[in-house]
Amino acid sequence: MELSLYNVKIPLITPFTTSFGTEEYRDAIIFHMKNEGIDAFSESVTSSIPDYGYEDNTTATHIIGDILCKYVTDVPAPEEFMKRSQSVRGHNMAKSAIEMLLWDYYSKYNKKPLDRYLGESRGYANAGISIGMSDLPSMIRQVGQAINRKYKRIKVKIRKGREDIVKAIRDTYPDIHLSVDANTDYSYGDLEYLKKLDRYNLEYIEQPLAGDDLIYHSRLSRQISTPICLDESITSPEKAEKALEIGACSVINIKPGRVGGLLNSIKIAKIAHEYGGHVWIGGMLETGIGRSFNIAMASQKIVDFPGDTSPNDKYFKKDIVTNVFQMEDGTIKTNDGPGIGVGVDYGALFGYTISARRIL
Ligand code: OSB
Ligand code: MG
Repeated sequence: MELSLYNVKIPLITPFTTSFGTEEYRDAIIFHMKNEGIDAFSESVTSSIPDYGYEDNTTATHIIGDILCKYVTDVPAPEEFMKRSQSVRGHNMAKSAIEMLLWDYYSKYNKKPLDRYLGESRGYANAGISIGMSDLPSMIRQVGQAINRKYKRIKVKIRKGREDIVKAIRDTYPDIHLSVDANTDYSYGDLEYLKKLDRYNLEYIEQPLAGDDLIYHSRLSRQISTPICLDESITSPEKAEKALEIGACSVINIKPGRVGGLLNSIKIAKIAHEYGGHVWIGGMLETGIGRSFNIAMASQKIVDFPGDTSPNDKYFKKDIVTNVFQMEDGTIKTNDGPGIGVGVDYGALFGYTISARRIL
């Protein structure tokens, strides 16, 4: 068995601005495992700084390269790997990079496309878009383009004091399925700002308050009528259950990378439905490799809301895969090939590689 990692830096077509900063590149770690003639791949959703969560590429490289790699020498099934890595606290992004690598491996080993291997797939994902913050005319133009491309839900990034973005979009497009994502920018004391957002018939407000909070989100949910969707706060199936139990949210943005992988993603979707909640699959500006896991997950019938995964060409002029996703009528078809079903463009991968390392 061979396990290697590639640190890649790929320019984004448009810089992506959230309340926590602007990203101009996707700084990803790509993992490549070779075993018994099978090539499996995955991507860590970390980036060069710990802005969205506490992990970054350096911590993920340490956790995987020094610790988790010891649990994968015999290529365990994803379930077994997750059991072995319970002794490592947190570091879900690192764990999920390996968990997903093993899912790709085992679905290839069983000669099945990942979406079918995971569970009941629709064969396609319902696509929504996440639009970063910029000047109002540009944001409205991007919303218009998204409507023309038939996205099923449009999400815009906001921050405290930029509620004008929502008003301007609603004034222009009164009927679209619209949501906002604050990436933790508000505090519970900012109720007057949050109440402004409550006027615009939003599908939900994503992660208004702190990334580790459930209690204030629960209070907030009783003071506004717009549903709350949690992203950063939901780091495990247990957290999801607690959040739903106390009414901190009724919608969850599941990112397999944030919750420790695909097994936990499936668990969270099931728990949410037990509570009458809804789930969708988010994204972290992944390359075609990470994106293919998100699309496979988003195609599952237990995922009931459109997610954040756009086709590759929203992000990169040239991706590191040979078969990029296309969008048709607001849906993206899952790949047919075994596993994640992507062909890796080694020329592009090596071209974007800043450093590479053999781990095992
Ligand atoms: O909060 O969902 C988020 C990107 C990076 C970090 C956090 C988030 C996002 C997105 C982009 O919203 C979703 C995507 O297009 O991949
Ligand atoms: Mg979010």
